[in-house]
Amino acid sequence: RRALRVHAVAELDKTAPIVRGGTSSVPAPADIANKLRYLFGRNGDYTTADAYQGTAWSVREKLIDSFNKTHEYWKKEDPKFVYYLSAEFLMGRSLINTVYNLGLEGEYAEALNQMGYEMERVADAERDAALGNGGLGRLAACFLDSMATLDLPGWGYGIRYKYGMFKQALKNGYQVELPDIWLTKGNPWELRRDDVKYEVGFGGRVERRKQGSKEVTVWTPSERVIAQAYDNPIPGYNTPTTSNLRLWDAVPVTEFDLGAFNAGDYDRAMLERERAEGISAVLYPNDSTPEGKELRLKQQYFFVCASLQDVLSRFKAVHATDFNLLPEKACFQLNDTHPTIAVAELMRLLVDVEGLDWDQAWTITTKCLNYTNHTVMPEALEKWPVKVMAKMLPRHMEIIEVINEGWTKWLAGHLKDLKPEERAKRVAAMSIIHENPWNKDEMLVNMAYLAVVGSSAVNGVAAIHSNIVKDEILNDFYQIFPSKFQNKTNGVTPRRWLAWCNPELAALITDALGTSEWINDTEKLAGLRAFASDKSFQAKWSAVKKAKKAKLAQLIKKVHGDDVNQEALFDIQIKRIHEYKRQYLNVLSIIWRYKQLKKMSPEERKKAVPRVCVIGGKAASAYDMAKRIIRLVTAVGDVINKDPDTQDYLRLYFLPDYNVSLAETIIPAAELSQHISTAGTEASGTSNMKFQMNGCLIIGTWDGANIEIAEETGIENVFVFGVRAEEINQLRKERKNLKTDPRWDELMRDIESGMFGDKDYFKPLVDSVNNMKVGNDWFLLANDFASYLKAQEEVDACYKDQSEWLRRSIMYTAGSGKFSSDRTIREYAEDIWHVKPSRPTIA
Ligand code: Z16
Repeated sequence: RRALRVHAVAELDKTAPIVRGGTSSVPAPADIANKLRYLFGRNGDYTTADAYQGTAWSVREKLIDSFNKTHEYWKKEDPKFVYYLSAEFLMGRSLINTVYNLGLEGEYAEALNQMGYEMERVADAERDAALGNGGLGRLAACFLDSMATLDLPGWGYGIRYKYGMFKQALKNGYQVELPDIWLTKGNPWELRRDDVKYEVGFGGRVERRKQGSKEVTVWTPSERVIAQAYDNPIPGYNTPTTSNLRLWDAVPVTEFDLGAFNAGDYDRAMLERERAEGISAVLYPNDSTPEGKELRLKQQYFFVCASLQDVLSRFKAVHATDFNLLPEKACFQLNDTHPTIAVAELMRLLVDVEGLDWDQAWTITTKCLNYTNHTVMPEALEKWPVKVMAKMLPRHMEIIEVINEGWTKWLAGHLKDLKPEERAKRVAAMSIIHENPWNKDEMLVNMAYLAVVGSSAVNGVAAIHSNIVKDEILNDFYQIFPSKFQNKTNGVTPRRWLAWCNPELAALITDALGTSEWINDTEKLAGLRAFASDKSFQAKWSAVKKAKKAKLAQLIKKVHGDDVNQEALFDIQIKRIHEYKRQYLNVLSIIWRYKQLKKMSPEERKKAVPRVCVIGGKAASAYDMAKRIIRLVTAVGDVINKDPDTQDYLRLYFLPDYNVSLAETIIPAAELSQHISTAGTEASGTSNMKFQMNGCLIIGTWDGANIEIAEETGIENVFVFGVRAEEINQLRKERKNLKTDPRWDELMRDIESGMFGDKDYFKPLVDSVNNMKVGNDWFLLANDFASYLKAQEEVDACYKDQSEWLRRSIMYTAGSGKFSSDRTIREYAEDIWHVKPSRPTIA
């Protein structure tokens, strides 16, 4: 079966291969050996890690050839570009993706086979590039893949964190965080651009000076660092296009300014190095709830400032100072509010540096910027204290004040028909700068408001979410600018998330459809519906799932030392640990299942559907409640997995260090996946789409993209439960009157009385879902508990009818066409960016 992975995809693409890259005509095996000899000083006796390094450095050259050709072409054509500004890019591994996207998989797989290696094992030696927390960062990575595949001129811009998302380990069942040391062995997928660096300033003072008849503003920062560019080529699939992700590393100014670095200044220079390097040192490990730390704002400004300078410098090289042309040549997508300081920075560059007048600069700025909102959680909408911003970015604070003055004045005029008090209220509510509602002495800059006022388009990431953005979180703004608001339902790349991570299923799909064109035209997957009830096709489909389950079973064995029943239903919940995502609800239903099994006679148990439950995900290091939830999972697992009465029927494993590559193993093996957030809280979710593509059934709430997935798959094929988003506000008000289910009460008593040990540690968890206590069950677990258990019973019943289960599984993949990020990116390109494909012609 090892060989299967290598060859299945090689056979997938029956169309003539597009020859990519390759000034180096050295055959792959010799090239790999050369790289090992001259870059690493190795002559034979290679380890698997060596084989990876040699292969990666060899593939890198093909990638660079393709990158250079693309960029030569784009330079000549000068098309409009989109720049995706994101504090996070969760890229994962690159080797498999690169060779497969470039169409070199056959060549390299064969080269490695000749050398006695198997590509999949070699690829396993690569470390993940984990420069993101979760959904938002991985979405950015999928978008880059689609942009390149669609030949859209576009780059990503972000931060080259020295330490990405922390590595999660378990110690006695508790999460511990370890540093993600990912760069020590070098990174073959990046190119340092020693000629591309910009100065970024912080602090200092702002002065007006006379320059002829004009008054100009001069900002003299007190602190300066250099942003050093690193390019990460992004290969498209089945096209000659290789695009770019440009990441910035912070280095001290003294490194380049030897004059400032004389002997007496050694200590100061070394301290400055530490301060500078601190900016790009580490990713903040918070998913959807930001941390209001100053360093975070520094990171945001650092990468935005460098990226905008970089774009303007390329623009000026071609169009000199004809800035009115800028909106026809460049646009920026703000990925959440993280890069929103771009509104003020673009104004500063155009007004202070380039000397444009304010109104002209404002027109250009608002034409160039667009904003995507990714969350409805009120605490997740970034607000920076005016004090902090004025100190770190004094000129930007001034600019934001002027923007806000203009905006509130315009707004008051626009609302002239309202009664004065009404009008004043509305204007105050929409002011970009406002009081901190929890601390009347503090003023805040509301970054979402700044983003909306400074952008042409504002979008949410799933239909329901975009509606909540319009009707609730940004409703005031929607009333003023209804046409600014759009929906762009998220998507995932079908290359990484189906074709490359599940080549066995990919081969079967290609075989059934008679073409591999579905890989970049996922609507073709709908053709699988014709096979959904075909018994012989179901058998092949099931065989693939079994093979993938066997791999996951191997992994569980490696991590936990246990053999699991591979005939059991593999039930998976993998995502960041968050109260709104309700892993806790999942655990409660597992405990309930355990208790039921425990009561049964051995004969009765034999009729039960056996399950292997897997939960994985990281808790932000400061998110106490999430850490308790992890401990509850491991504690319940410890009891259940050891119980001889039930262990053949129910297991629960926590898989540590969930990341992109682990997802690539888990998702193809999953039969049931859980997406059970409180309705109205998960903006979209994207793993739900990956599971769907891989024929995994979903149990979920009517939330985020689950809704659209159910519509595409057929609602009757999805296990939907729980209250609807429209009911949430009312239910939250009434939850003190909720009569909880007796089964729920029983489970609460079990945890409280120490059935899983650690009862003091679990007490806050029990309290948090008690509708009479502090936590107040904000996420309404108790409300959804009974309907969740009922949905779980439906799952069991369905699994007993394997033919029905397989039919549904096929219907999921068949219905996943909409959720390719190619579709999402096409919509952004057409409705927001107005960027057109530009495919390099092959010389
Ligand atoms: C994040 O991962 C998300 C939202 C956010 O504001 C910040 C971060 Cl780091 C997630 C959403 O929670 C998820 O529902 C969505 O699918 C994803 O962003 C991509 O849009």
